[in-house]
Amino acid sequence: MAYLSPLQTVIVGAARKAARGLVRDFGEVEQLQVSLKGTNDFVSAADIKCERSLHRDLSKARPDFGFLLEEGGTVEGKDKTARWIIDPLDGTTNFLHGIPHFSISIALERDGEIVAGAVYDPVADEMFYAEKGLGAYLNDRRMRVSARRRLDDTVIATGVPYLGRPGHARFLAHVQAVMGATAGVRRMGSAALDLAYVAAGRYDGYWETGLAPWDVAAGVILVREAGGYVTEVEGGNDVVGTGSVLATNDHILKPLGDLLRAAEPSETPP
Ligand code: 2AM
Ligand code: CA
Repeated sequence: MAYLSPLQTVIVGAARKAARGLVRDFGEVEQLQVSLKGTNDFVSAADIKCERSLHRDLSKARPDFGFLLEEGGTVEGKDKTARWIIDPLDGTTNFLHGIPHFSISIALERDGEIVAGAVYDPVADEMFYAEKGLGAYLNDRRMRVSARRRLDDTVIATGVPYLGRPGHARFLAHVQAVMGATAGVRRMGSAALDLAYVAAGRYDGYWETGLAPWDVAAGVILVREAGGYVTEVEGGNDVVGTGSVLATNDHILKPLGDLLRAAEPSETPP
């Protein structure tokens, strides 16, 4: 691991510790495949256990900070300027199906701005982390977004709006447009890892809408510190608040954004 600041030491340490239980529980999931109900309950318990571990360690290290937790909701801190935004298990559907692509996502927000974060893939043992002004790293290597300039050379990731959620028609229009203009579209199922992969230059871009703050908060600082851009698909800057994300390098930010914004569905279902 490269040199870690005191804050990064806290975040990376909490993620690694919580991940140990998560990986053990992932190993158990295959044994539970016979009962879907049992598996669902088991995964919920694993998710909550992981969140408790993160909450415990981060509270110990920074006792005054607040929390926004996927499972536990808002926990007010004494210091109103600082809160952790946490997703203990991003990629829950993958975890449930025994697909080894999920992550722990931890971000620190100060005065409304994300200033540090980590996304950890415990199966691949890939720790993506960044702090404002200090750059972005994957394990001990500095990360940099991709340098591709031509949209037809790019691989772009996305996510499908969940069953029962609005936005499927718009999503299909977006995918159709991007499929027709790029080298490939990928859909892996962990928004936090999708953003980390953009920061690492693996994906040239990523877009998704309808996400929650904990899905995207850590990824935002990873991409920005890796030299990339993160905006709403519609162009605004409140990515964490709206859950609408477009992350790319600087070359394709405009062409990809324009492509998505031009591709609205011909008819919107009721
Ligand atoms: P999760 O695994 O923590 O639920 C994939 O497209 C992304 O969508 C994942 O990061 C996933 O996070 C998130 N997601 C899953 N269910 C969702 C829901 N009902 N609403 C919004 N986002 C969801
Ligand atoms: Ca999530």
